Amino acid sequence: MPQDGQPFQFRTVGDGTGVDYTGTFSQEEVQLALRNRGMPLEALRYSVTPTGLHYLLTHFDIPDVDTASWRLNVGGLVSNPLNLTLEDIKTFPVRSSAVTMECSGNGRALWSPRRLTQPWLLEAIGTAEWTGTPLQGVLEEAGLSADAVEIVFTGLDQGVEGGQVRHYERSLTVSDAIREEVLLAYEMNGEALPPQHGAPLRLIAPGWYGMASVKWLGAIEAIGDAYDGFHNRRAFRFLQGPDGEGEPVTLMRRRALMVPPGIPDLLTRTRVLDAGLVPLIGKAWAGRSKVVRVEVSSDAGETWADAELGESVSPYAWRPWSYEWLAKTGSHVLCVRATDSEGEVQPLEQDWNYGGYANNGVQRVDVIVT
Ligand SMILES: Nc1nc2c(c(=O)[nH]1)N[C@H]1C(S)=C(S)[C@@H](COP(=O)(O)O)O[C@H]1N2
Ligand SMILES: [Mo]
Repeated sequence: MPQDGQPFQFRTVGDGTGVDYTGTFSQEEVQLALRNRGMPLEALRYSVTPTGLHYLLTHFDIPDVDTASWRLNVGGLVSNPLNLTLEDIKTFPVRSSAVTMECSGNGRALWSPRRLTQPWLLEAIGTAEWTGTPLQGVLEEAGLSADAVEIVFTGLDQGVEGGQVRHYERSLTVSDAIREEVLLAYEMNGEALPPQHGAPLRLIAPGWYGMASVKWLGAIEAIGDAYDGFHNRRAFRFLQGPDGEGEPVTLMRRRALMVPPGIPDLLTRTRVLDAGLVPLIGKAWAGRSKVVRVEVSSDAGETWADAELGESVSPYAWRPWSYEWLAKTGSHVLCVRATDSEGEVQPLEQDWNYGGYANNGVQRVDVIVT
C-alpha cells in the first residue's frame, strides 16, 4: 500500500492540466443512475453479494404491494388455476441457490453513441442466495396444458414505455420455464425479499440477463402462442437502429471482472499501488456455460497470462479467479477476460448495438505503480 501522507498529484478537475469538465450532462441520465445503483466493483471480493451492495434495476417505480392481501394468479392454459398467498407458496418444496445476475445494459455507457437509458459502466452485477420454490412444481400443481407454448410473467409495477402504459412483463418458453433451476423466490440472502428486489415474490431465471427475472410477480399465464409483449418483442433486442425485429437478448455473455487493485484517486478512480507482487482477484461467469479459463493482461490486452480458477458456490454463480501480478513502476492498463466451456473467448471490444445490450468487452483498469 502507498503510505499515508505520500504526495501524489493527478491530472484532475480544475487543475488546468486535465479534461475540460464544463460541458453539460443529461439530468435524466443522472436521475436514472441514482435510482438504479450498481455494485461497487470492490464487492467482487464476496462470493455472495451482501444485499445492500447487489445492483438494482427498476424500470418504473417500486410498487406498493401489501403482502397480506397479495395473491399470485396462475392461469391461462392450465386445468387447475391457482390463486396463492405467500403462505401457500411457502408450502411448496423449498430450494436455495446462489445465482449471478447481470443487467443486459451492463457496459452500455462505455459505448457511443448511446440513447437515453440507464448508463451502466460495469457495475450492474451481483450474486445473491435466492430461496423459494421451483416454478416447475407450481406449474405442475396448476395442471399446465400440453398446448402451452410460453409462460408469461407479469410484474405489479406499471409505467409508460414505448409510448404506452404497461406493466413490466416478460415470457419464457415452456422448456425454459420448467428447467429445475428456475425459482419463484421469496427470500434473498436469508431474509424476506426486500421491496426493491421484488417483494413479496419474484422470478429467478439463472443464466439469463436480469431482465428475465421478473420482480413483484402478480400473475403467471400459460399461453398457446409466441408471446407478443413489449418487453420481449420491442425491448431487449439486438438492433442497429430504432426499427426492426432483431434477435432477442437472452443468456449472459461470458465475462470476467476484477476488483480494482490498490487505492483509488477520489475523483478519477485511477488506482495507485506500490511496485511488487500484487494479488489480483475477481469473478467470472458465462450464462448457462461454465467458465473454463480466465486470463489477465497488464498491457491493455497485448499479452495475456492464465489466472488461477476457484470453484463457484453453485452451478449458476460466478467463479472466483486470482492472479499474482508483478507490478513494475509506471502506468499500466489491467484487463481480464473469460473463456467458456464452448471455447468462446470474451472479446476485447464488443460490437455496438442500438439498445446498448450485452457489452461484454473487457474491463480496463488504469493503474499507476509507484
Ligand atoms: N417487475 C419488474 N421486474 C424486473 C424489472 C422491472 O423493472 N420490473 N427489471 C428487470 C431488469 S432489466 C433487471 S436487470 C433485474 C434487476 O433485478 P434486481 O433489481 O433485483 O437486481 O430485474 C428485472 N425484473
Ligand atoms: Mo436489466
